[in-house]
Amino acid sequence: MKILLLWVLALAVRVHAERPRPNIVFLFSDDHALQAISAYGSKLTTTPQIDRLAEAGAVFENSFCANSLCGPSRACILTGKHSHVNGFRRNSNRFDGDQPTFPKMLQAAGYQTAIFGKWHLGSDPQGFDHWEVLPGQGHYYNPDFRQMDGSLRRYPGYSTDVIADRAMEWLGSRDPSRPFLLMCQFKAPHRGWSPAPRFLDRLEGEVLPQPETFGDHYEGRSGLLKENEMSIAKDLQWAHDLKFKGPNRFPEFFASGMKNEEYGRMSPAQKKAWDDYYEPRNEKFLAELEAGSLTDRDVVDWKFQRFLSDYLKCVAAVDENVGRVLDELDRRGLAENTLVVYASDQGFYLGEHGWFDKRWMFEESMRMPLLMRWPGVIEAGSRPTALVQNIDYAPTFLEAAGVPISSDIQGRSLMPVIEHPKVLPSGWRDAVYYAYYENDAIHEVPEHDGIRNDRYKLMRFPRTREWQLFDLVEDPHELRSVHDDPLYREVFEGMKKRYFDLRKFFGVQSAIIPSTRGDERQGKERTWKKRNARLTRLASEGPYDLAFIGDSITHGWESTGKQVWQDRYGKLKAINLGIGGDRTEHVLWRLTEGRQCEAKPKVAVVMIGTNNTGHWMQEPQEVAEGVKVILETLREQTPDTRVLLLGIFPRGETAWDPARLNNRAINDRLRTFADGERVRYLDVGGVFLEEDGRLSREIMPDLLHLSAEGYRRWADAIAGPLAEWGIE
Ligand code: SGN
Ligand code: CA
Repeated sequence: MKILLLWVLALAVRVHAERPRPNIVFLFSDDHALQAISAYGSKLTTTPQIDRLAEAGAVFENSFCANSLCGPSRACILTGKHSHVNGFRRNSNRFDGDQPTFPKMLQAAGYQTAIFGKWHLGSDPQGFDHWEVLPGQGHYYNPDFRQMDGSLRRYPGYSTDVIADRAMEWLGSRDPSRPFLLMCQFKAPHRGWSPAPRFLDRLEGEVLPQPETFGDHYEGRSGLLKENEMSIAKDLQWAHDLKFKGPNRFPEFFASGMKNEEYGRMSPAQKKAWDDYYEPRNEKFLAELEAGSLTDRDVVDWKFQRFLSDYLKCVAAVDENVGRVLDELDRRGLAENTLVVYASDQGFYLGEHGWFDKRWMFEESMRMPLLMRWPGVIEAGSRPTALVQNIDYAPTFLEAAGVPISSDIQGRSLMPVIEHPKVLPSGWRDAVYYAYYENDAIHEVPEHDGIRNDRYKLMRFPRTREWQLFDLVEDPHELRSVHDDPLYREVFEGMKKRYFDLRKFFGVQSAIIPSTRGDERQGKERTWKKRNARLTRLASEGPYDLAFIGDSITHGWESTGKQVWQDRYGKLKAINLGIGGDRTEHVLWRLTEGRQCEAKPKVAVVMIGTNNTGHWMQEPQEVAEGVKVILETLREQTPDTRVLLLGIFPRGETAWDPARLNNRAINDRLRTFADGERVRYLDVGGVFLEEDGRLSREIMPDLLHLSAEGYRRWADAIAGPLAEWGIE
C-alpha cells in the first residue's frame, strides 16, 4: 500500500513537473449564437476579442448542448451528466447541489474556485471558495448579486461589465500559490436584450440581413413546429422586447403583457441615454405605422431589426469584456498556464425559421459556441471537428487538472481531441444524444429527444409519437424530414437503432422520468392540463377513503362506469385520479409536481401501464420500474396509504395479442412489488375474459376500455380486498 502510494505520488510529481496544473478561466455567456461570433463565420457582426481565443487556440466546429436551455445546460456542465441523471431537466427545477460537480472536485484537489454572474439553478452554488451570483435571470442594469451570506448586493453599472469586474477583482485577491478555477458567467445576450449605453447607437444605419429561413412555414415537418410561440413576427413584446414606452398602441401588431424590467432600475443618466436613443426612433416608426404607410411585412422587418440589433449590441459588450479578462490574464502573467474557455449555455435563433429563443434540437439552438486556448497544449488556429457536448467540459477540466474522472460521468474528456485536433481520436463517439423536457412552458416547444451524428439528425416527439429525420448535407437548414422517404429507409432504421442504444447507454428510461402533458391540445382546449389542475385541487381536499390512480380505464369510472361507481363508492369519500392517455411518467408528474399525493387515501387502487405498452410497446422491465417508482412515491408522500396494485388489464382480442402479452410480462414483475402488508397485488384480468381467453366486445367494446358491465366486474373483483382494509 505504502509503495503504491509512493508510486502514485511520484507519478503525480512527474506529471506536475512536465506540466504544472493549469488555471481554468471559464467565460460563459447566455444565449450567444454561433451566428454572432466571427470566429464561426458570422455574417452579422465581429467579435475580435473572442476571436483572440480562436487565433491562439481551438474553435470546436461541432459543439452541442445536451438540452438547449439555461439551467439544464449549466447542470450538464457542472456534473458532466445528462439532464435525466443530474435531475435538472427544466428551468423550474432546483439543482441538487449535494451531487458531485467539477468545481467541487477541483476544489478538493487544491484549486481555488470562484464564480460570478448568472447561475440560474435555484439552489446555492457549492464547491466554490467564493461566489456571487445573479438571482434567477438577473438584470442588465445595476444588477443585484446574491452573496455567500444570503444577502443581496447591488452593483451600479451594466451587468456584463460588472461581472467581468468582479471576476478580475477576485483574480487580484486570490492566493497566487495555488491554481484556480474562475467562472465568469455573463447574463448577456439573453432576452431582454438591453444594450449598454455606450453601445446603443452602434450599428446605426445598418440593415441586418435576414436568414434564408426567416419565412419558414414549417411544411414538411411535424405539425408541432407550428405551435411555437417564439416567432419574431408574432411573439415579440411591445415593451419588454421592442422597447416601446406606455401602453401598446397597436395590439394587432405587437404582443404585450411583459413590461420592460430594466428601465425602472436605471439611474437618471442611464435612462437619459436609453431614451435619447430609443424614443426618437420609436416615435418615427410609430408615426409611420399610424399614417398607414407601412405594410405588415414592413412591421415584421422592423421588429427583426430592432431585436437583432439590440442582441448584437449586447454581444458587443460580452466581446469587449472577454477582451478585458484576457488582457488582465496577460497583465498578471497568467496567460501561459491558463486554459481559457469561451462558451454559451446554448445557441439561439437569430431569425432562422422566423424565430428567436432556443430549445429545439435544430442546429441553431443545439449548437454551442466553444473555443479554448491553452498555450503549448492546444494548437493555435485549430478547428477540431469531433462531435463534442457540454457534458464533456467537466471531464476535460478534471483531466487538465490531473484529477481522476469518476466513472459515472457521462461526458468524455476532450483532451485527446485537443491534443490531436486534426485526427478524430480512435473510438470517439459517432453521435450525441439530446433531450429537451420543458414542454408546457413559455415558447411552446414540445418535449423531444434524439441523436445527431456527422450527417444525420433523428428526433422523436413523444406527444405525437412522431419521428423526424434530417439529412444535414442535403438539407442543412432542416426544412424537410425524410423519415418516411424510402430512399432513407436504411439510414432511418440505423439512426433509430443508435437512438435506442444510446438511450440505454445513458440510462434514459422515459417510464420513470416525471413528465407533463400540459401542452396537449384538443382543438383550443388543453384537456389534460385542465383535468390535472382539477385533480390537484380535489386531491388537496384529502384525506380520502379511496383513490383510483391510473389512465383512461380509471378515468372511465366517470363516464361508462359512473353508475357502478355511484352504487359502490358513492357513500365513501372517493377520488378518481385517472387521466386518459397517461403513461407511468405522467402519473409520476401528477403525484409529484401535481401534488396529487395530497389525496392521502386510506387505500389507493393503482392500475397503470397499458399506454406504455400501447404507445410504443415499452419493455416490460421499464414499465414495471415506472410502476415501482409510483409505489415508492406514494410510500414517501403518503406513508399510511395502502395500495391495491392491480395487474394491467388484458387487451386485444386473443391471448396472443402482442400488447396483451406485453402487459402480461409487466404483470409478472408487478406481482413481486407486493410486500404482504402495505402493498397488495391483485390480477383481476380473468374476470373480463371468455373461457377461451378471448375478450368479448360486450366487456371491452374496443378491446381496451371497459363497458358498464366491465366496471361492475372490476368493482366485484376488488370488493373483497377493499373490505379487508375497511373500505366498503
Ligand atoms: C425567460 C425568457 C424566455 C426564455 C427563458 C429561458 N423570457 O423566461 O424568452 O426562453 O427565460 O431562457 S424573458 O423575457 O423573461 O427573459 S434561459 O436561457 O434562461 O433558459
Ligand atoms: Ca440561455
